[in-house]
Formats: sequence, C-alpha cells, structure tokens
Amino acid sequence: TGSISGGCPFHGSVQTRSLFGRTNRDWWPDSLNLEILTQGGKSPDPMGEDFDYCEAFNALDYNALKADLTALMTDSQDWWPADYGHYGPFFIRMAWHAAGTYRTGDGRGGAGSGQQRFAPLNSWPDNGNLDKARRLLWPIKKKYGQHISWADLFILTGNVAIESMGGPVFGFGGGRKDVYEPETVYWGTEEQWVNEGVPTRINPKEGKALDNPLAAIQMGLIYVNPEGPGGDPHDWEGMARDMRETFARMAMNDEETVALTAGGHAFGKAHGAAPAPTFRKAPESEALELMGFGWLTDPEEIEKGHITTSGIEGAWSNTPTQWGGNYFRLLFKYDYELVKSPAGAWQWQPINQEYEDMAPDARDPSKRVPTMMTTADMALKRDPEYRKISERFRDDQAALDDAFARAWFKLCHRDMGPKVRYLGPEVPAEDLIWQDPVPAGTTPSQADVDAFKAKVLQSGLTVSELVKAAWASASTYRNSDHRGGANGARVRLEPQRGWKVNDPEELDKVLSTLDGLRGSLSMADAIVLAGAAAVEKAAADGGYPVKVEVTTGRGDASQDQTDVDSFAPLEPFADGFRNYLRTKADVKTEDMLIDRANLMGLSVPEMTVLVGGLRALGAVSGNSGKGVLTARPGVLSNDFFVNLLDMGTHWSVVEDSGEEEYVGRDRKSGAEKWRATRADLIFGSNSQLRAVAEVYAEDGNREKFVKDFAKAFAKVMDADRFDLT
Ligand code: HEB
Repeated sequence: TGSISGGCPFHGSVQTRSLFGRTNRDWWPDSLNLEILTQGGKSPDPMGEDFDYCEAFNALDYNALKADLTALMTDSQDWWPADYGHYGPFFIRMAWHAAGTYRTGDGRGGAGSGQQRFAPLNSWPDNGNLDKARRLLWPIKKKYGQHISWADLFILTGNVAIESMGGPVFGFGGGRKDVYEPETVYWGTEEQWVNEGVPTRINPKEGKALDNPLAAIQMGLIYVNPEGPGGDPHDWEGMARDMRETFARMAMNDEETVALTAGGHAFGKAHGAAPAPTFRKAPESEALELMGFGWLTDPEEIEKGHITTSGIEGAWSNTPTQWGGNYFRLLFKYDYELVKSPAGAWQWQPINQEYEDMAPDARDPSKRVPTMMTTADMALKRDPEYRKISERFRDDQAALDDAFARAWFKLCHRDMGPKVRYLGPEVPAEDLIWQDPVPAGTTPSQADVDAFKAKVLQSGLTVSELVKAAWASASTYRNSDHRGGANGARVRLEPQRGWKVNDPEELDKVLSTLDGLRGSLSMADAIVLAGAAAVEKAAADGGYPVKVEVTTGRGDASQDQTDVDSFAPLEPFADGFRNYLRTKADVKTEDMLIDRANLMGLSVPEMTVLVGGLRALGAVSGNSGKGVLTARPGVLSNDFFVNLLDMGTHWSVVEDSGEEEYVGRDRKSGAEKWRATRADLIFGSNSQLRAVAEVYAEDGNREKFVKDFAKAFAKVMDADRFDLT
C-alpha cells in the first residue's frame, strides 16, 4: 500500500526511477510542444476561470441529449460503419477504457477529466480505433457544447449504449470537468509498448510484482493482455492472477470483475480480420493531414469489415447488440480450442458450434460466423473462484443484471469522489460504500466556535500536537479521485487512526481531549478548528497575528460507513510535509513530496510555505525534530527558511542513512546545529524551490509568510468541502 512504491521498497544503490516514468515527450519527441505557452501559470483552458461547469451542466437539455445519443447509435457513417448497424458496443468500450485507467494506488487515471482525448491515452495500443468513436460523437459535442464535457459525454454515451441494447443501467452522475492538457501520470518506465514486445509486469518466476500505483499488466494496456500473460494463451493461472490483481487495483472484487467482463462482452466484437501490416500508426505519431486520426486501414477494407484493433477476431455471443445471457450460455455450452485470428492473435473457438449459436457477420446479417472467447474470457470458466460466480450468473440473469449495473456505475463514477459532486437527473438515491459517505453536518454558531477554540488552547495540548492532528485528518485528500480529507473525521476510525505517520498514541490523546471539549461540534469540525486555533496562537506568538479562515459544518462518518480496505491506499508511504518516510523507496523522497503536493492540489509556493511553516510549528512525524530548523518550535516563524539558507551552516550526509538524513554544522566551530532530510534540503538545493524559499526567508516577508501559510493551511483543511460549493 502507499501512494508510491508501496510494497516496492528500495533495493539498489540508486533511485531507479523518476516520478513519472516515461512521459509524452519521451514517447513523441517530435510532437508540438505547447508547454512554452503555459509558462508563467498561463492556463491552456479556453473556458477561463469564471466558467462554472456545474451551472452549465444543470442548464443542459438532458433528455434531448440522450435522445440524440440514442439516434447516433444506429446512424452508421461510411467512414467508419457500425458493426451490426449499431455503435453501442464500440461506445461501451470507449467508456470502459476512459474509466478503466483509474487506479486506487494514487487515485489517478479514470474518466474524470476527458484524458482519452490526449496523449498518451489517445495512442495507447489498447485504445486502438477509439479515435473513431470520439469523432462519431463530435456533432453531438458540438451541438451541446459547454453544457456537456467530453469527460461526461464519454460515460453518458456508454450508458445510453447499454440502455439502447436493452441492458441494465444503475444511474449517471455528471460533473466531470474537462481539462485541456494531458495530465502527468506515472504509467510505467518501459520504453516500448505492449505490441512492441515489452514484457509483462507480473512474473513470479522472476520475482516481479506489479509496481505501485500501476494497474495494467503491460505498457499501453488498460488492464490485462487478452491473449494471456505476456501473450501466452496456455497460462491459465497467470491469466486469472493478472485479472484479479489489475481489477483489484481499480477497486473491483471477483464478482465485479466477472460481471463487468461478461456484461461488457455480451456486446460487440473484437477486430482482427485484416493482417496486422495494414494497420497504420497511432494518432499521436501520424501525418498532419490525417487530422488526429490513427490506426488507419484502406477504406475499402473498412467497408468490408476488415479491421484490426486488438487483432482478435469475432463476437462473444450470437446476439452482439442485445443484452442477455448468451455470453455465459456459450462459454459453458462449448469446449473451446486454441486458434489464431486472421491477424495472428491467439483466441479460443467453440468446437463444433451449432449454426444457431454462431454470430451474425458484422457487415452482412445474412451470414453467420463462429463466436470466440479471449484467453481472459476463458479465465471466467477456468479459475475456480471466477467459475463459481460465472455459473451463478449463468443461472440467474437478474443477479447478473444487478451486479453488472452496479459494477458499471462504480467503474464510471469511482474517481468522482463524494456523491455531492454528482449532477443531473439520474443520480441514484442509494448511498454506496465506495462513495465514502459522510452524514450531513450542522453549522455551529460563531460563539460556539470561539468558545471551543479558547478551550482548546487551555487544554494543555501543544501547537504541534494540534496541528499534526488536523494535518493527519485533512491531508489524506486526493485531487485525483477526490477521496480523503477532513470531512467525516475518518482519522479517528480504522485504518487511519493506526497509521504510523499519524503517531497513533499522540493522535489518540489529542482526539479524546478534543472529544471532551467539543460540545455540539462534530469531531470533524473540532479537529480542524483546533488546528486553526493552534496556528493562530503560533502566529500571534511570532508577532504576526492571523486568522485561519476554515469552514465548519462537517459531518462525522461512522466505522460502518468506512470501507477499511479501500482506505489502505490512502496511507502515505512518505509525507514530506511531516518529514515522514516509511522506508527508503525506489523513488526519491523529494519526488514523493511533489507527488503529495500535486494530489492535494497545491502550487509550488503553497507547498513551500506549508513545509516551512509546519517545520517551524514542530509538526513532524515521530517528533524526530528533523527539519525543525528553529530555536522556538511552536511559533509560526520563517525560521526554517532563514536557517536553511544560512551560509553559516555546512550540510553533510549522515552515513548509513541511505542519503535520507543530513546534519547541519556551524561552518566555523563544527558544532552540530540541525538534523534534516531530503524533503528539507531540497528547498535549498533545487534552484526553483530555493528561489521560493528565498522569498519566504526575506526580512520584509515575515508577515507575508504567515499570511500565505494560514491561507494554504486553510486550503488543505477545506479541500474536500464539495458540499459547500
Ligand atoms: Fe473488453 C472488446 C479484451 C474487459 C467491454 N475487449 C474487447 C476486445 C478485447 C477485449 C481484446 C476487442 C477490441 C477490438 O475491437 O479488437 N475486455 C478485454 C479484456 C478485459 C475486458 C482482456 C479484462 C478481462 N471489456 C471489458 C469490460 C468491459 C468490456 C470490463 C465493459 C464493461 N470489450 C467491451 C466491449 C467490446 C470489447 C463492449 C466490444 C467493442 C466493439 O464491438 O467494438
């Protein structure tokens, strides 16, 4: 667990990978570089800061949009004709691949911001031909414009596709705001794509496990290799193992995995009719005049249905545009033999298939062709656990309907965070555990707030203890999937209360004291207000009083409302803000600080001022004193920056610390003054961070430092208050 490298402690003598692995620039060094235009904080978002997507979505004619999408399903275009005259299956795959990049490890990926439009996802081998699906949608996107984001449109189109083929749908929540640039996400370090021979990431024989937070088995795949682990169709156990591991990392259990895969493959077909060489390059590397299209085949071949996407050829069921139980019926009715598709991919074909069980030809309904299964589909019958579930679904269609509808809803909404973020008329009333429900809170009076804060400061708890508890509560927030945060006060529940980074004993003492003082306040509010009170006291003690403007009205979640397992990935492996590192990892400690700052939605100055301020307050994990570069811990001062940049101190690495600990000595006397970590010295060593640290160290900026700290601290405390906006 842990956001980075959990289960992957440091083995070698150097940090083996950079934070984001291979980037777009590595993959496509020749593609146009717009970064220069976004320097200086200039946003590439044409909608501007004032654009309110919630408002725009709420003004959408939702039913008209759904009617247009329904009509589009059967409006076949010559440039990319619909298989069986129905685009539904194709759009389901588009939506699934938009959502399916989500991983619990860092909450990144997923359908939340329309990333499928950009590299690398627009060119992942597994997203083959989905450029066509998005282009088919363009007239509708053009018509409804700002009222529906691409991100919402991908998912809603998937829903409409399922409905239009008679499938079960649980609901839809809108609210995915588009971004206009590729997000920087760690997708792996491999230098080749899956189809270029990159090896599989899980390999027990070589002792290789899937690196956190990755959730795909090879570079450029959404999950597993459909032909088998590393392309080996005979490795049954490995196939199920890979599926179980990758789906778990997208928060899916066995039942959800079976329901999703079988439910998805009730529809549509795989494409491997043409030999691979007719298959051109991915969109990001194609010629200018192809206008963002890739994977092109001869138009005549397209018309004949000779298309290669995965390379596997054929439909799973005899009714590929109609929801029902034929997938499982055929999976269990026949024995299957291993064959190669015309494009050369391994797949499984029913032995002696009866004519009525065959699928229609995608272009000619009067012709029938054999159905098929991929090696991944076969795992649903070969793996004993999957098989039990599959047999139950085969015998109970209603159970499959319900499981598929719920798992599909979860797949598409898991990265949206709390339910209050969902928009539109089809948001299901039922609360679901994976939404991390928090009961509504009540807003206390200002008098109650003030009285509580006064009592806290008389309680004997220290500034550092109060700030650490508030930080422990709020800093789990992740902008990636909008989970975590102070609302709900889950810091007092399992598993968070026991996390090592939180100094459990101290935390317990603070929480029980606050509980005794809070009166009618929620615990969630009490923790945040106590932190704010401590910061205000510390600022006044430093001579620059400030008000920490935090909101109130948070609710308290119960242990029942908390899925303990699903909170495990929120445990920090490293938290540079509290100078915590569980164990040396294969990513640099300062990289992990940047990663957390990004997940909390912080800017460079916000991160910098928070680190400096928290150190001054003595808020370090384990009370190690590391990085507390001040003679007056607990006072909100810019001492951290002043002392860090002081040329009177000479820094050297502490032997045997694996370059994780440093000692600062008086340059003249050699006497030890400070102990610090990489997450401290980076603010003096890195030229950009040093430039910001200098601003906060300047004599004239002591007040600015205090004000900026108070603001950034409040921002973290309130990061999850979607219920207010
Ligand atoms: Fe799937 C298709 C694989 C899951 C839905 N898939 C497909 C294909 C393949 C696959 C290979 C073909 C492509 C082409 O075109 O060629 N999947 C797979 C795997 C997995 C899956 C391996 C894991 C296990 N799916 C899935 C899910 C879903 C789906 C989960 C949903 C829910 N798919 C789908 C669809 C389709 C596919 C609908 C069809 C498309 C068309 O038709 O176009």
